[in-house]
Amino acid sequence: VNKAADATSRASDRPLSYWGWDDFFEESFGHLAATHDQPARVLRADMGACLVTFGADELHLPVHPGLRLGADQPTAGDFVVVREGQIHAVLERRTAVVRASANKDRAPQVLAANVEFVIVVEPLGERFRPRHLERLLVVAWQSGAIPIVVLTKADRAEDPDQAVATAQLLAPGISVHALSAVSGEGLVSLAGELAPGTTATILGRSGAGKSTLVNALIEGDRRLATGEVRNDGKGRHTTVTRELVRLANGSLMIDTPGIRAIGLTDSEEAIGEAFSDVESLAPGCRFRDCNHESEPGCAVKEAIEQNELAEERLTSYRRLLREQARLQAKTDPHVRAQRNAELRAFYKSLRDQPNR
Ligand SMILES: Nc1nc2c(ncn2[C@@H]2O[C@H](COP(=O)(O)OP(=O)(O)OP(=O)(O)O)[C@@H](O)[C@H]2O)c(=O)[nH]1
Ligand SMILES: [Mg+2]
Ligand SMILES: [Zn+2]
Repeated sequence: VNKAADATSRASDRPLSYWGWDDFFEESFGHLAATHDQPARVLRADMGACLVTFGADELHLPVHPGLRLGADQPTAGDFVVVREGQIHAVLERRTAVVRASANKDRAPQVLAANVEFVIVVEPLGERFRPRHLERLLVVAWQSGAIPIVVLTKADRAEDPDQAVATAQLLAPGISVHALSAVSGEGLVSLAGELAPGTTATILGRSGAGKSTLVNALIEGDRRLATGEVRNDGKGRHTTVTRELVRLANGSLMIDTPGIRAIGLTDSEEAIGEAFSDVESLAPGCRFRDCNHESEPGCAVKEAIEQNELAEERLTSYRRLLREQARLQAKTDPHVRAQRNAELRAFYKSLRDQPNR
């Protein structure tokens, strides 16, 4: 029996596929579920409870106490098993947008689950923050989803095309859109990327225009709260919870509160993807383990000299990799042991030096 289809068709004629349910989740539900269990999608996660949808009906349900900790707790976008009025299990996530916890000893936080796209937003008409954009793109790549860059408030930019070109250099291989929720320019082109049934989430600083953009694309007459314009252009954290809504084109969107800073988790591969402009040059270096510092025959340095690569890109790439190495040394016992061995050898060499 197809439990999921059965459960949802009983609830109404609007199936859970309306909310992104597909064979991948169907299969993991089949492995976990008992006879009367129902699948649902988390629209919003609160303390110890979640607002979920079964397709048509929405219910606020408590989370099983065993599921209330760490990265295992249900989050916006998760598909869950509902048993006897309780969220009993979280289905395997296809993708997850993860941030390191501010408290280093705590588990990373899953900001959004099961998204196909991560929209990274940067507002125009105020100071452009390339390093912030680069960092968010690493988080986006790391999720397993496809990053998209959106430059909001294009109506305030003198030259939106120039802004797109600048952002494109920071986002190699990624589509970059400039749009305005005020004039409507660029909205259709972004919506065209978000296929029906797929889920996107939107990340960026407070006041960037995330909720305003979601409202411009949202289905029906529902509206999310948005901030007021302030003269200094700063936002005030209008959105306080992550929430999944349906857009008019049949795709789904998880709006999020503004983020000022984001800590990376296990992101070495994602850094490689976010900096494919740098990494794609490396095979041209004379030495296979070139650090692109002062080695002869370095193709990366060469590209910088030829103005084919911005020096800041290499600097950012190195900075993020260093941060990543420190992080791994903290969390990975193998790396830590190796570091300790290196340190011991170093101290020993100092001690063994004559004339000290
Ligand atoms: N000129 C202009 N203003 C915009 C545009 N989009 C949003 N705004 C304004 O920017 C301000 C902040 O918008 P929000 O959508 O609340 O920003 P947010 O990113 O959701 O902010 P948080 O929820 O705090 O993270 C509001 O005053 C909007 O009216 C736009 O395309 N053009
Ligand atoms: Mg908002
Ligand atoms: Zn090199």
